Amino acid sequence: MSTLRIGLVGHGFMGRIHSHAWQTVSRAFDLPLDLEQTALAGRDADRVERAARSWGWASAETDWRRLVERDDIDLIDITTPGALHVEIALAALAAGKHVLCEKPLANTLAEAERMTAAAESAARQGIRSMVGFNYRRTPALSLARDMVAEGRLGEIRHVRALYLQDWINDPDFPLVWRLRKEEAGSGALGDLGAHLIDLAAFLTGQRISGLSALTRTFIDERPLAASSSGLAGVGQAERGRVSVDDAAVFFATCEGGAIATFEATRFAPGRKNAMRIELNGSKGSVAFDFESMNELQYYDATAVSTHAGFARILATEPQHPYMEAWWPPGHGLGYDHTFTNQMRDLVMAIASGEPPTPSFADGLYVQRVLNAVETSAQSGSAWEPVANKEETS
Ligand code: SOE
Repeated sequence: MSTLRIGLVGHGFMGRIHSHAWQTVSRAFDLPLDLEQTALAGRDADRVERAARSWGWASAETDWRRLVERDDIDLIDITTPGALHVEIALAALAAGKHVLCEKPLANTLAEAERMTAAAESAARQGIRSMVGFNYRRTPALSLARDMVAEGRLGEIRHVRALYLQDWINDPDFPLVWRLRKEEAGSGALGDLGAHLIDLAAFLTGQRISGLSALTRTFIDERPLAASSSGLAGVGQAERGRVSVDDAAVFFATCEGGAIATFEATRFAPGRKNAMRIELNGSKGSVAFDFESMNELQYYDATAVSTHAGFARILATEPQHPYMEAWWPPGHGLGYDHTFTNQMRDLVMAIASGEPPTPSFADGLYVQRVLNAVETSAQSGSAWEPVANKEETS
């Protein structure tokens, strides 16, 4: 068996959960490759060394370029703020490394186009790349996709997708990188809406063809935070401008005939990570809420009306997607498992030579929709067509 040697860039929230997933994946799944956590990269020497030690990385680097140069690394996993995705991914692909890149793929459409072109040309040399839309790997959502594909829901007519959080509801919450366009690209739209756009296409096989959108920034100035914004020497009293959306809503048409509504906000008090999706089809409906992530609600519209009703499917049977590797029925999974399942799929794809999904082209599709949302919102919610060039995978 050969070994896949991994270099991870970033040690924030995403770096930590990716590390956890890399540590766990070969214990949970029987993989065709051995995995080695070769190096972790981050700018602050003390922090990156400490993180590397506690999260199982064999070495630490203070410049991501070292990971690209090192010939003992086969795969680069990118968990930095969006502003760095393009440079790291292009350098890694050019050096012949496989790439896993956190979502959204890039901060702009032009960057996503360059990354996709580079990934497609690297693929011809057997180099694999994937975007980290981890929620696809939630067993209950994978099950929903299978049910749609099997025709159990009939023709899909509505997609209703919401992603609600509340962590910046307090106006004194500091101006962290996620609130600055130059680092994050956009706000709730790219951070949360990107997941919904990806999931809607993943679940239904239908891509968005046009949309009308509205975005809002409710709090446009916040205290600068030296530690979280990277602005050394800044006092708490100083404030800076929030340059991203706090919330985005849009309605859309889909290529297969469905209509869809989307809401992404960080201003829904009490909603911590409420990612909800409902699909309504001619033969039935499914509904999912990440805050109860092991469950899928299913309504069979072909059942006798006196017995019809939403059923709660506990997606923890060994026959459910990914569950054979995990715990006995009823012993549910958590947020971290979506990442572990994601690493499993990537490793299997690399070992088999199959292109992993979601591909950079799938990430580019999401970026086109994000771009259309911003264009529509800037022009007073004017209808914005979305041109689709790739197939959904
Ligand atoms: C922060 O809002 C965040 O961590 C997102 O960046 C993730 O993609 C989402 O899974 C949870 O919330």
